[in-house]
Amino acid sequence: PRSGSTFYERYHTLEDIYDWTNRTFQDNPSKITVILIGSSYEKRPLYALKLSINNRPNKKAIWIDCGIHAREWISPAFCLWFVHHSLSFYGQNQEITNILNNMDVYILPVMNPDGYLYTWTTNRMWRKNRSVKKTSPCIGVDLNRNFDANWCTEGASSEPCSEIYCGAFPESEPEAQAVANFLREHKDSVQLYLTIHSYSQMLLFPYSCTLDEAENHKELLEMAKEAAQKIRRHYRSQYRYGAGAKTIYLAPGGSDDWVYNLGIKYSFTFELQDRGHYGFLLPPSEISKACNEALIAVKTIALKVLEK
Ligand code: ING
Ligand code: ZN
Repeated sequence: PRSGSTFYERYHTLEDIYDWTNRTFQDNPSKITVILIGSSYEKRPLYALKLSINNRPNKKAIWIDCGIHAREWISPAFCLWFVHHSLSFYGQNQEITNILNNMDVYILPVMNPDGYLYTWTTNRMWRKNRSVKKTSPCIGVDLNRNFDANWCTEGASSEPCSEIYCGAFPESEPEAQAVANFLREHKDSVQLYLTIHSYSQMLLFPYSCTLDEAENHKELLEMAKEAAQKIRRHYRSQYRYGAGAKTIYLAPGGSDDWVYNLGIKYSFTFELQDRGHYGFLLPPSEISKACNEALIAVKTIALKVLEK
């Protein structure tokens, strides 16, 4: 480790993240529960942490998933950062205190553990999961094309060798199915859905699967704009924002669009640092700034949702 860098300013192996999950739960038994929401194609557990500060019933909730794409290492780093910030600054920082007093937070640090492990052992630039297809030599489905939102239309591929392969059918992949099942079961409490990617510095919201505008487009735009402005004021970093299809490209089958259509009307995809200089290979020295920027956006948007 770089001298002077803390645990949260480094990237961690899958095994270390499983250990961290366990340790975080054991050190904070009154605030954290660990929920097994499913398992990956290669049968690794998908553990989500539930961060719940008080036992008030009928609380609203936020869902945050990280690591849907294997090579986007800053994403799992952010999920760990968020949990650490919440546990360290509850009662100190007004914003996180207000959020946690009123909302539970579900955090899935690594949605694609098989792919993440593969980026540590074999191919740093792997994106998809690691599911094997009998009829093709190519491996892996793009989990962010595997959800049931205009599935496998323009912007995805039905070719298994493609980086944006949509899979055999919607939710064909156990990782996507686990998240979808959990959210179907918790859609009445989950008010805000966040999925963390990199890179390009953007705050995106539905739709990505069509050029149509979401019903509450103006509201989502306002929230993303405020978050981007705060990031710029605090860190001098530029984040673009807007509906996915118009801001980057048409991309059907994404989790945020599917969640939105499920009825969770505040649904965002964050693309963290950087804008292409290091790309997916963001050095550990940049983790704290990237995560603090994202944290500002999460807080800004969560507080807006609380006002609704
Ligand atoms: N970007 C996303 C991708 O899956 C995206 C963009 C956002 C697609 C929302 C669909 C929905 O291509 C990265 N970097 O993965
Ligand atoms: Zn991604």
